[in-house]
Amino acid sequence: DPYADDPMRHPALKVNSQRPFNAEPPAELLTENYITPNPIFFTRNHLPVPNLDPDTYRLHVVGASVSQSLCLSLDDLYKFPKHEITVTLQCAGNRRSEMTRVKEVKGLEWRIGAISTARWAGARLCDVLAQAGHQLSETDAHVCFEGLDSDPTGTAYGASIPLARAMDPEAEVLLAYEMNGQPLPRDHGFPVRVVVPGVVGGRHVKWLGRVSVEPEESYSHWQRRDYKGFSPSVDWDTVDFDSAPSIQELPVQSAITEPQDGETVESGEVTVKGYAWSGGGRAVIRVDVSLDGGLTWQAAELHGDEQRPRKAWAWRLWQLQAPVPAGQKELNIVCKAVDDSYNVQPDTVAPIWNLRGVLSNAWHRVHVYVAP
Ligand code: MTE
Ligand code: MO
Repeated sequence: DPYADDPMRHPALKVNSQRPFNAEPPAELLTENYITPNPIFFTRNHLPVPNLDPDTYRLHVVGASVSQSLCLSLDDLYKFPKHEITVTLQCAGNRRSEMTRVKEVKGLEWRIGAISTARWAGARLCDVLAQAGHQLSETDAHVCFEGLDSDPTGTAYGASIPLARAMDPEAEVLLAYEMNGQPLPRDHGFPVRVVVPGVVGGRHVKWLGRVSVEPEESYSHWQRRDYKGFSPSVDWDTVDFDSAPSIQELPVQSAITEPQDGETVESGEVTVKGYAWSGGGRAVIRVDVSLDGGLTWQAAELHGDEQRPRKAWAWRLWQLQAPVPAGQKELNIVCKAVDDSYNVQPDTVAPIWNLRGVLSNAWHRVHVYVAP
């Protein structure tokens, strides 16, 4: 069993797949803290978790010329200036289960919890690339990452991001060795992972073994044959993966974590809670909540850290306390977020349905009963 050596996991996690391990925190724990505690941070593994020795660990960085290539130990990485930022990570498949209800899709049945937030610390990728002699001259180049996890044929997880993002100090791409002040847990990439603020989870390569600058995107399956969006009319017989760009920045997203679908709430007053986030560093400027399926709206209070313009890497948590309209037996609670480019979420799932069930960001809807 290649998974026999996987780490222990927190019992509160909702498991979507045991081997490889994929799990999300339950909704009621997801927004209990602005920073997600490490043991309940969602986990998305494609392969068995490698067991790496921090003393012999090396990160290979292919240089601009052969003599500039780097072979970095952990101690070498610690010598680069340490940079710490709060970043929300979201899987492209978050909320896929809502797409499945429209029509079957291929993928894990994530609910609203394939998203979490941590303080990440490490070396900036731009500093490491600069030391390896790279410059922002090849504008169309890509930085390819390879993990040290691999399948039985020896194929490793891999992904890439554009060189322009990697070299931009303002983009704050990290080679992270700390998560919430601790060494990375094994499930989250011990000892080193990539953190690409504002970009889909799939590019945050864990158990990082190799970094190279290439003229083309990574040839990895997960860069070229997965994590792309298509029209609802494209099916597995007609899909042409080369025709769509790989997902990088994610669209604006929000979801309700309290109350949950099917619950009974007290009459009088209801408290609605959730999260909101947008990709590419776009800030959340508003979350609208409806108790009547979208006929009327109220703005929620935004909590959590203030977001920096163009560098809003982390989510806002939000809350609305509102009177339950007298005589209501049921509520259709809905939320939708607006980012600082005034991007909004689509109202229904069907027009954004896609065969892989990615980019699921329609208004989140929760139906509850009101106690008599
Ligand atoms: N890196 C490696 N090496 N192997 C993986 O399977 N999964 C990716 C990414 N990095 C993956 C990886 C995907 S699809 C996501 S969403 C994030 O890791 C999840 O990170 P987390 O498990 O720390 O939440
Ligand atoms: Mo993912």
